[in-house]
Amino acid sequence: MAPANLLVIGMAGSGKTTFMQRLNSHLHAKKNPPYVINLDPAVLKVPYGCNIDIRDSVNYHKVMDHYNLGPNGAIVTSLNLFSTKIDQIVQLLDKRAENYNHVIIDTPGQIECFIWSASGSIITQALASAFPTIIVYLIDTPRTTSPSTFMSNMLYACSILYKTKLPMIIVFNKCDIKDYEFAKEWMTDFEAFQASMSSDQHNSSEGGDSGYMNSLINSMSLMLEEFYSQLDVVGVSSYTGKGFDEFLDIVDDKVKEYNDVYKAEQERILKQREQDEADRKVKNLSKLVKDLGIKDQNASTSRKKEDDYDGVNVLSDFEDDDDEEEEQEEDTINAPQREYTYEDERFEQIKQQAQQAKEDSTLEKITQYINKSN
Ligand SMILES: Nc1nc2c(ncn2[C@@H]2O[C@H](COP(=O)(O)OP(=O)(O)OP(=O)(O)O)[C@@H](O)[C@H]2O)c(=O)[nH]1
Ligand SMILES: [Mg+2]
Repeated sequence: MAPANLLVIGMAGSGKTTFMQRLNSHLHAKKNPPYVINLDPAVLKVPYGCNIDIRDSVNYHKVMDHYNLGPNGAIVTSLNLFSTKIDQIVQLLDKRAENYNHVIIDTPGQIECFIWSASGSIITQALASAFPTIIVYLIDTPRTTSPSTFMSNMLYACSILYKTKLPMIIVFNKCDIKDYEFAKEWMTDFEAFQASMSSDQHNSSEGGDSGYMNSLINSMSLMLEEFYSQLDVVGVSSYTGKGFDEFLDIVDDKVKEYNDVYKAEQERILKQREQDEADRKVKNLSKLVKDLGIKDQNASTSRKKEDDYDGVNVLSDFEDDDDEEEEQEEDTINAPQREYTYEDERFEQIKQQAQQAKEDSTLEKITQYINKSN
């Protein structure tokens, strides 16, 4: 059976790395050791044994130095560099699939560097298309006791669900400090949440008790109610190990859910992407044809009659066209006016390039080839 990939995501300091450490030791104790991956290039020490560590392939500090980047830019660039190897990672996981039931993956604290970057999507999609992949969204419970922070955190989780389209488990971490009962109540009792929210608004000096805020909160909490219906929630303590058995039971349910619902959706997305890619190629080819000045068969035949047409149209052939003005007009509607600093010089340059293109036999051959294949 394919192992479940658990992508541990959460705000900075929510306890992802400590959660990974506890989950790792918990699974080891159950004689069901996981395959462990660290995707946080900036972490100094990892308190668990890794099978794959991004820091082995990318040196975060060198990336910062070499590309002259700040901390977040360097994380994104490191992930970009790493994502070029993702097919090898998937192959490796595939090879080890028989030996593991869980693959647990730590991510950088700068959540947006992973979720909103191209590389984050590539990594997530590559994993999700090969194995059941579940988002484990970690919440720092003691820091989420205010209703507005709670709602912001939930909206963030909702946006991640929307972006990744993968099954999600909300994990309230650090339950040894603060129990997550309050969150459970807010997630199931809409009125209790609204009451807490309005008393919070009333007490806070910033928010005020405006009608606008109230109606915004009402609509957002209604939207969240729908979101909660898709979720599984569990409270854990990465310090004491409380709640980890329950968490693993939920993981099993989510794997089923992935196979029943998300797999088909993932396959549909993949097919759609392939179709889009094919469409894009066709579009690019026709753009190339247009750029080379090749018109459709009918137009070229009529043109052939008009002048001594040599069979191949290149850009310079159309320089004096009457309809050139029309085309230019169309262009100005569709695209903003490009501003050239040295317009005359540039025009001369383009003319020369076009002339050269006409003489270039290789280009002519390409055009003829495209003409034939059309
Ligand atoms: N009391 C308590 N503290 C915890 C728990 N889990 C993590 N912490 C503490 O929370 C702090 C942050 O933990 P990390 O595991 O480094 O958090 P992280 O999300 O990996 O942090 P970044 O990778 O920097 O975003 C540390 O001081 C941990 O000791 C927990 O279950 N209970
Ligand atoms: Mg960490």
